[in-house]
Amino acid sequence: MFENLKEQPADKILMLMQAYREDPREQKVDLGVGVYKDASGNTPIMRAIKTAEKRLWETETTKSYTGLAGDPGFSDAMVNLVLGDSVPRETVAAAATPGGTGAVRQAFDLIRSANPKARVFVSDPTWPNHLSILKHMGIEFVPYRYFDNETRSVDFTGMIADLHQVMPGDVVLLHGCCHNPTGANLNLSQWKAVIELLLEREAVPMIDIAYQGFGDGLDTDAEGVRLVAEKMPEVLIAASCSKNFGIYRERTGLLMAVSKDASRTKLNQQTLNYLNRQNFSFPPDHGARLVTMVLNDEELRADWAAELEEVRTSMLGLREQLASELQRLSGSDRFGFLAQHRGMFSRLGATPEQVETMRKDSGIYMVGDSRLNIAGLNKTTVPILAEAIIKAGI
Ligand code: PLP
Ligand code: TYF
Repeated sequence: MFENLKEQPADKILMLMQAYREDPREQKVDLGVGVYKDASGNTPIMRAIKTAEKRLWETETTKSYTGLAGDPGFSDAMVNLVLGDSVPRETVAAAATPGGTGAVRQAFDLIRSANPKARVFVSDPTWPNHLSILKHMGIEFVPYRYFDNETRSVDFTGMIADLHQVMPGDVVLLHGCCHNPTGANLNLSQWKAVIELLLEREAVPMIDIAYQGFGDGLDTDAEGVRLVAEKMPEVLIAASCSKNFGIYRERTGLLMAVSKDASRTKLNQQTLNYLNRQNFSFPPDHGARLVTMVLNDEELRADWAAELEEVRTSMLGLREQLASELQRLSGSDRFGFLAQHRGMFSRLGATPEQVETMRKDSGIYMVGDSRLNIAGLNKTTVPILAEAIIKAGI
């Protein structure tokens, strides 16, 4: 049997991580994988998470199974964090998943069972795992224009034109905030226009939100998702706790299925439970419990929100520093987009050759499509990157 296995393409982001580790140079900068790093290059455990972990150790009395959808307290806390009061709770079915990736995967599974003919429209570019999971599952996908490589902002005219090809029942995958890999995001009036079009085309939105709190703040980052949930008859939302709670390896995420018609929630919930059971039975609990404790305890929640705000503003500071350094070196405003983009990532718009030159000559590691992780920088490495960008002729 094993002789039939084919070699699968490796994940380019994870390959880059390995290449960075193996580079013996002292002066090297890792701007690859999307993990938050502080100024010393560490990915800290957030204070509130550490406290919750200690409390959990002291108070947890069993490791017996949870429910198929995980702890209902986790769903409640996360539904509230993501959706606020945009929709009544009884219209939301939710199930915990192994990370945001698990939520994405379960959402695709639900789509395939509910409408095998549905095509999934994906932004060009999008997180590579969206495409690889869709391919693996045999779901047809159609890219829509999203990024203007000249202005390094959203090609909204192209996006709307391409979304006109959506047929009733097709799914449109959108990033809730902090678009990965470009850093270019829809503003509120663009969200409204997309919603109008999706309503007209009778399409189903699916929103992947993996960076709530990393862009413009916890509530502002959720404005688009909340508006979609409020206006559309149905929406699927895949939320990740990996980044904003800093619990990457705990594998904590939530899939939500929102239906205007509350009488559908029961069946939606049964379906989410069923799909969890088919794939892994019970979702991981440890990270979910920590998130629930943090969100439900006033003091822990305030401390978590404050630390997340420090993370967010530190990335904004690095964006501004990089943009102004590049303005000084290039004598032009053409890098102003770096201060406009939000979240961990920005796409520089460099060629693969230029990306390779920066790696070879300056030890700067970014993904081949010229995506850089802003959090991989610090005050000292920003000028090094700026010089390398100019030297590479970008
Ligand atoms: N969706 C997007 C757009 C992401 O960038 C990520 C990356 O971390 C995820 C989902 C899923 O993250 P995780 O599975 O680690 O929670
Ligand atoms: O895009 C990123 O860097 C993050 C982390 O297979 C990640 O989303 C990268 C690759 C992968 C899973 C997560």
